[in-house]
Amino acid sequence: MPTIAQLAALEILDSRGRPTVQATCMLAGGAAATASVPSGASTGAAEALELRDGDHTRYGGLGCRRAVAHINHDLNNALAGRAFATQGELDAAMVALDGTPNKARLGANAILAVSLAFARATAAGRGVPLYQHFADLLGVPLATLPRPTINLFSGGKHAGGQIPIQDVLVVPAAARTMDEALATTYACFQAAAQLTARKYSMRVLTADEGGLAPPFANAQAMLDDAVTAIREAGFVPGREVALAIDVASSHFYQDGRYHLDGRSLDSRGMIDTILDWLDRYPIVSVEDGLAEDDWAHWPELAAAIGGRALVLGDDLLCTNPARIRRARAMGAATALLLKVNQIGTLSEAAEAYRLARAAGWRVTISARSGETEDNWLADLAVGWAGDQIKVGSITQSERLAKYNRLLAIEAETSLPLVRSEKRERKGRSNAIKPLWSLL
Ligand code: 2PG
Ligand code: MG
Repeated sequence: MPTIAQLAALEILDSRGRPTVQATCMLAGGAAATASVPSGASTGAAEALELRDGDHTRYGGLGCRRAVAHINHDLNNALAGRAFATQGELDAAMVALDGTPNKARLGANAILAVSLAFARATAAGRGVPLYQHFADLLGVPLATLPRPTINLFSGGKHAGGQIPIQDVLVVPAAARTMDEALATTYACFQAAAQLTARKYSMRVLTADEGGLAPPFANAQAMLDDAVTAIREAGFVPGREVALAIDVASSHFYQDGRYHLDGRSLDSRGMIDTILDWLDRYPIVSVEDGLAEDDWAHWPELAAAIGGRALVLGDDLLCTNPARIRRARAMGAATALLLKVNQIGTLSEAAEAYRLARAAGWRVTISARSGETEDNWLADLAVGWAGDQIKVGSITQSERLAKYNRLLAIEAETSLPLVRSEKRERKGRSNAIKPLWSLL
């Protein structure tokens, strides 16, 4: 049974140069490991609290010295010398020590850093790879590698708001290996970069997650350009490379209306806009098509999309078991975007995962827009058999750390990529056929 010998923490910087938390967990048996936590920008209102110092003379108030101190003192004092038979026992102990519903006292960043460092140290102590340890935590066998969904174009809070839609991602639907998926994506990204230079006279400047961010006239132009880039890269849109979108619509929803491309839409208008995109473009996954507090209309969105694409909840669900239960009861979604730091411990994220699977949902394991060079997310996505992984673009070392780890896991395990299937085409005609889906 792993016994914690010591916990230590450091304030480090994420991919935006903002402070975040890194924890080291030393076990009595000698195993030790370090893990770093990411940080979002387009955050859901129901996320666990990321503790920031609030001292505006330092990093604009974003310092994490308090969270670090909570690991070095409160958590170390309470947990060092204690044995934990399971990850769940440690996580429950930290939740109890925190004593708030959203980890506001110790900070979800402090608690998650310890949760992850303990998992990694325990895996090292067991002598198993981290992905195997994650699979064992859930009690599932290793089966597949997740299919990457990779940012081509960025907007919203990750790109200075030049367009409201946050991400247009490519899904290498026909790729049979991770290696092939990444090579396919690289070709699409290069074609998109050339298109950006040609059409918008822009140098290749990238947004927070490494996506290209030219000044699109509207969402349709963003999607048109993505399809053009796929074609120019030599692939058949919809058959070989599909699209996913993160509408991130909570961030352009005000007073019950969606403010999109100069229009003010009610919820039905937003749903119709999404259906129109599904008609025109090979989109297989729609994330946050409606706002996080527009609960009443999510079942309508899910019913309208049907089997044509995943109805993926990010801000809506916040990897929060209570919100997932509610969404499941209402028929509000068909897929979970799983971000461990939205809830703050591995065990609670595992509960979210189990609930999603019990509902028959698909799961996309996701990074945050503020990432570090740590690559535990790749192990998590393999160990928990994520259908998709969303890491950002095929640029920037904090993103590539995860892709490179996936390549290493592929080489080590020879696991196949999770398969793609054709999507249903109900009622409406699709401009690009045949279309693929992960459903
Ligand atoms: C999202 C994520 C990742 P952030 O909205 O899905 O793209 O962004 O980490 O800023 O919440
Ligand atoms: Mg999102």
